[in-house]
Amino acid sequence: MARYDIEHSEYEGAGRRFAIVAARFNADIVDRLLEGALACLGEHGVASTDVDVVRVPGAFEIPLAAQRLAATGGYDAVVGLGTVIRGETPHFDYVCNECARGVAAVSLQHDLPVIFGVLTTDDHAQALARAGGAHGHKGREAALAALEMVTVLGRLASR
Ligand code: INI
Repeated sequence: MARYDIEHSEYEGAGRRFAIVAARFNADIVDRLLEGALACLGEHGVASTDVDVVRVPGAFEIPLAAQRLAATGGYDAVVGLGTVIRGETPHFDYVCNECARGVAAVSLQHDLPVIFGVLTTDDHAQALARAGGAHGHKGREAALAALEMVTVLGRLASR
């Protein structure tokens, strides 16, 4: 039996190329997510020259940018970062649902890890708490998910 159960310490970041698509909407939060994701990739051996960052207007636009990046064939993973905060309108649900659906579609269509690093919260405080506050750091978690997927898919490919 082969087990592909990879520890953090085994993540293989060196020599891998990543793209991050970060929404501008709620930039005060998304900038924190981006900062954490970049730091995490660096801590796992990813050179700063091997990371490209693309800004888009909002979370709704993340899938299209991710699709263009995936289509270049130049990346081992794409990370989508955004923050959608529930307001008084159903806009929240449309943005969240389309972003999640689009990210999943791009990932499967391009056979590439495309990570959903998008906070979906009721208010600003909840988002802040998940961007390096009391409830962890979704930006770092998204980078870790990308690193884990790159590593595990690399091992499956060499099987
Ligand atoms: N985009 C976000 O990333 N977060 C939000 O909270 C948000 N709200 O609340 O509306 C939001 N809307 C913009 C949307 O992502 C698109 O950029 C816009 O609809 C243009 O297509």
